[in-house]
This record gives sequence, C-alpha cells and structure tokens, in this order.
Amino acid sequence: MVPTALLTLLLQASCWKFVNGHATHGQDDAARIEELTRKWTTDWPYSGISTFAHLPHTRCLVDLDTKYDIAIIGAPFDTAVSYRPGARFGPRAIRAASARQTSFRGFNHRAGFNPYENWAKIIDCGDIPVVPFDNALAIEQMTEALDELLSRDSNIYHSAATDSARSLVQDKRIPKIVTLGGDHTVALAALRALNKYHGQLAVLHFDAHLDTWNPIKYPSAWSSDQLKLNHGSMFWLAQTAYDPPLIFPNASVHAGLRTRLSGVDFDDYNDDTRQGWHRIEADDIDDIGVKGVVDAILNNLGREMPVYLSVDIDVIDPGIAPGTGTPEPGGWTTREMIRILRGLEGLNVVGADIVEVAPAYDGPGEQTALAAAQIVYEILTSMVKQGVREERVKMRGARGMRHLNVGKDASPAPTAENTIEDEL
Ligand SMILES: [Mn+2]
Repeated sequence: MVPTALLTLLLQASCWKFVNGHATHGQDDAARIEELTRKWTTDWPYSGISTFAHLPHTRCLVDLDTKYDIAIIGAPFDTAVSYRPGARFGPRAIRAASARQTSFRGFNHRAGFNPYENWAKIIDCGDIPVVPFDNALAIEQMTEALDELLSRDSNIYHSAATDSARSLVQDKRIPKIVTLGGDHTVALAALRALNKYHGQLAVLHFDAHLDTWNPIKYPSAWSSDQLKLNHGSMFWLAQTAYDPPLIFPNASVHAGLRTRLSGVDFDDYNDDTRQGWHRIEADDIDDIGVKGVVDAILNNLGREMPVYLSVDIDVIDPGIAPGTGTPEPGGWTTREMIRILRGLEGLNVVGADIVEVAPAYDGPGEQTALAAAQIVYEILTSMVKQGVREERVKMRGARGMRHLNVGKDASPAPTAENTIEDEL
C-alpha cells in the first residue's frame, strides 16, 4: 500500500509535469532548445555517430538545401585491386580514426590555423553506395555522384547577399571535394567529374607506385575492356582514353615512388615520362630533404594551375601504415608527409582523395587510418587557408572589403618551405 504522503508527492510531481509541459510549449521552446543544445551537442572524441572529425553529416547527394564549401564523401570501392582487397572499408576506418579531431580543438599549430573554425563550411556527405559487382557501372556511379556534389553552389557563394558580394566569391562558387577511398581507381572518377568544372587538371600523386601502367603490363594472357580499369592504370586511362586527356600535359608529379618496375629496364619510367609525369623518389628525401621535395613539386605545379591531390596511403612506410593493398618497404614517415603537405599550402587544390586504406591489415591501434585522417586534416587546412590567402590578395585590391573571416587566421610560424607567406 502506498503511504498518503508519498501519494501526494507523486500526484504533485505528475501535475507539475503536466502544467510545466504546457507552460513551456511555444513560449520557451527557443530557450529550451538553446539550453539543450548547450548541454548535449558537444561530443567527446569517443562519443557520437562517426563522421569525419565530428563534422555535421547530411546525405548531400539528395539534400539540396544544405550548402557546403568542402564536401567530404566516402567511395567504398575496392574491386579493381591487384593484391589485397579491403579498401571498401577505408571510409569508415578513416572516419573512426578522425575522432580526436574536433572543431573546438582543431587548431593546426604547424599552419597557425583552424580549418574547422573559419570561412569554409565543411560537411561529411556520407558514402556513395558503389556497386561491388560491376566496375564499369561503379565508375559511372562515382563520377555522377562527384559531379552532383560539384554542381551545387558553394555555401559562401550561396550566402552572399548582394551581386557585388557574389562577384567577390565567384572563384569559390564551385565547392571542393575530398574523397575517402576506396582503392585508387576512384581518382579516375574524380578527374572525370572535376574536368567538367575546371578543365584539364595537374595531378599531384603521392604513392609508392606509378599508377600510369599500360594495362598490357599486367601479366595476363587474357584481355577485356574491364581489365584495363584497375588501381594501377587509372592515370594511364585518364591520359589515353579521353580526348582531350583529363590530365594537363607535362605538369603532373609523382612523389614517394619506390615501386619495382616491369622487365629488365626503365621502360615503365620512360612510358611514364611520355605521359608527361615528373617523378620524385621516396629515397630523394634523404638527399634533398623535405624542402627539396616541396620545391620540386612547386616548380612543376606553380600556384595557379588547378591541382588534383591524390594520396595513396602506401606512400607512408608499411612499418607505420601497414593497412593497405600493396605495401612497399622504404617509404616516408608520417611526419615527413605532414611537413611536405604543409609546405604545399599555396597550391590551387580543387579536389583531393586519400585512398587504399584497407583496415583489415591495420593494427589494433588503427595506425594506418590515423595517418590517413591526419593527411585529410592537413589537406583541409590548406584548402581553407588558401581561401583566406586569396581573399587577402583581393583585399589589397579593394581595401576594406572583408567577406571572409580572415581575423581568425593567426600568422603561421615561418618555416623553410612556407614560401608562399613571404610572397604575400
Ligand atoms: Mn596508387
């Protein structure tokens, strides 16, 4: 039997709830939502549904209302690999490994800049649901999906209130895309989509391998059209299967090479040269250092040419990043890779990918996926910082017009390879 005093208390409590529920309806909803948001929306690194760096997620491909300046999208595709499969699980592994990246602790001390707290709206667009049974169809799907993302007006352009404001951000109208692979074939889809908006692109390709292989170099007595499409031939296809070629002639750069070559001579390299590529070997870093690698890249690409930045995680030594499809000993360290990327801030990168993360071969510490997540962070830092830099140049031409949040860009500590700052 319930004691009378307790019964009274229970009744009072339910009446209070009833009255309180009605009293707050409408009148205090905004304040209540604000309070709930304050209490419950700041995730710890280990809480929350997994998105890249806890960024907001929407299925961008069908959500026409949510605008973005940089779209991160997964391409879980791995049916064109020549050795270990498993990169279809790369996007979810990279997202999980990015969990310690948050906007409130996102200041990149090497760059003097927080990419998550500046002008650019970066969102995680989820994955392209790529078919696993038909590679020709998969490439079409990925191309169409990336094309769709690029076809939208960027957030900063969309938000510009006046014609003159819009004209100032005209060069930011096309959003940037960062693809989480997936095997390296996804780069072909990205080049096809980006070409429609930017024309021919130079490619900056970090990889242990050339990926410009003529498919006849693969040891098979059999042939078919589909055999030509694989994760070591997509740049050959980009150069030879399209008219005009998707890649700008004589500008693109491989960095971090250490692959074995076909046959008994340098014919693979000669063929690569004929396709217009410049090569930087993994070993070169011992002779010319990080600065030498950066300078060699900048000498080829300049700072105006639209660049597609494609990072195969196997550029990192497999002792550090073993979770990948075609590991090659003798690669760069994560620190070297970060410093090279920091030295390349001034490039006009219009799209990027991080590919070949295959978590089944990774360690329990997720070291490969962690390296990939860090590389994405460095790429995002450069993309957003580049936008601020462009705005500064414009401000010099039109003093007083501030349309980007340049105030949050702390001056970076000068480094040997950070020459773009000196120029500006
Ligand atoms: Mn590759």
